Amino acid sequence: MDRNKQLFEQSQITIPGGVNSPVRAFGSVGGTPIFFKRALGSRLWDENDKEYIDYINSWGPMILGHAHPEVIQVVQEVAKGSLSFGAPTERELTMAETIVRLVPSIEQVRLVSSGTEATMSAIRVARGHTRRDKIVKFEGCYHGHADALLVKAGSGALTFGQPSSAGVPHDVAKDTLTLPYNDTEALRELFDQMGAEIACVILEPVVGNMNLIIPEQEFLLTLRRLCTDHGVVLIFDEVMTGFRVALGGAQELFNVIPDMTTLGKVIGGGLPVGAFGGKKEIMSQLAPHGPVYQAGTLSGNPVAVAAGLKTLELIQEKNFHTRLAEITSNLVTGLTQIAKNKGKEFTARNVGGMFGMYFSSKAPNSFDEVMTSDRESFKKFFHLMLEQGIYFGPSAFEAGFVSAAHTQDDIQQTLDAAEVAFAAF
Ligand code: KE4
Repeated sequence: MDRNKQLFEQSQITIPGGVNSPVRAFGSVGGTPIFFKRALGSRLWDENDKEYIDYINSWGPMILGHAHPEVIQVVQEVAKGSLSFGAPTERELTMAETIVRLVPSIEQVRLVSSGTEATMSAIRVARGHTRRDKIVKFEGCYHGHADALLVKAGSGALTFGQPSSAGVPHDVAKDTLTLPYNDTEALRELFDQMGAEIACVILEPVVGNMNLIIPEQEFLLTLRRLCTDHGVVLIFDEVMTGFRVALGGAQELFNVIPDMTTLGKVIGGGLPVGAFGGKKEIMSQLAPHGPVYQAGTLSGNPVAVAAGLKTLELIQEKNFHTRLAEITSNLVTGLTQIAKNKGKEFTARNVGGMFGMYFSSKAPNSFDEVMTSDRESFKKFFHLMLEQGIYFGPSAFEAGFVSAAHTQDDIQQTLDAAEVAFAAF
């Protein structure tokens, strides 16, 4: 029997759904999740020793490619000095100073162990700072699984049709207001009605959790101005876009500056690191000096921070992001052309090293447009490519990711597989 099938059957006995994160279960594409045992560069190997080109890259962290020798080396070195102290280390200071230097809107930053912790904490600080309760998010955006944010959420919540999760008390969800992404008029109306009650607005400045959606400049500029005018904290959730779409993230790309930023994924280099930061005036609300409590046993973990620091060092190499954007653009341009030649309704686009593929005639700019894409075609395409050793995200509502280890040969192999896949359905 196929090892993946065997492991998946067995995993479902002791792990809910057989996975430790829902999107991994292949629920929306069907079939059996692939169990991987190792990876190197752009490649993955499953438990049957089948090789794949990886376009998930752990949902963003593996921007250098898997098992980068310098990252592995520093992890091995630091681990020899113990794995955790629960006390301050110089390395955390270096990480904080690096983040502050690379993301100038961040004057102070605190490390945590996941993107969820980062967004949950940022919202609490914003509520403490403004003494207001309401928060605003956008339908289809995903910011991790903190109660207040599992309202009309994206990613796995959208994939499995539960954008507003069970188990979130009404009294929590009632303070979360949701708006349509890229709808400037709806923004204006809400701020006119309730601007004085809103603590913060949190958004993905490039959305990767309802597939890839690019913000309209007017939407971002209006949001920035309304938050300033009403004393609302503007939080850019750059857990996915941070250090990926540009060295300084989406805020550098669009030149719109938030009051707070959340980070994750790339800053851990594959180990658990998240971060939230922003203006010192806001961050000074945090314990131990301020009244807003937030804490974490493994926050700033020395081994995870070492992996993140080495990753941040290497992505500062000259032209790193230019090259990443170029090779990702070669992928999306090639896929779009092949689909067109085969008469398929398909388009793809990228922002830096993250990309979206859409089985629709044009790239969507809103949640409603995303929902019109053809999920059955995605499902067929996904499996036809998987059979040929190309591993895309098992959901029509996820962005894909390219690493610096991907070569033009990898792209060509992917395009050759797409020729076969698009011809087959
Ligand atoms: P984590 O708690 O999963 O580290 O981060 C939550 C999060 C916050 N903000 C954004 C913009 C995110 O994309 C995420 C997590 N991304 C998903 C992928 N769509 C993680 C994959 C998963 O849930 O298994």
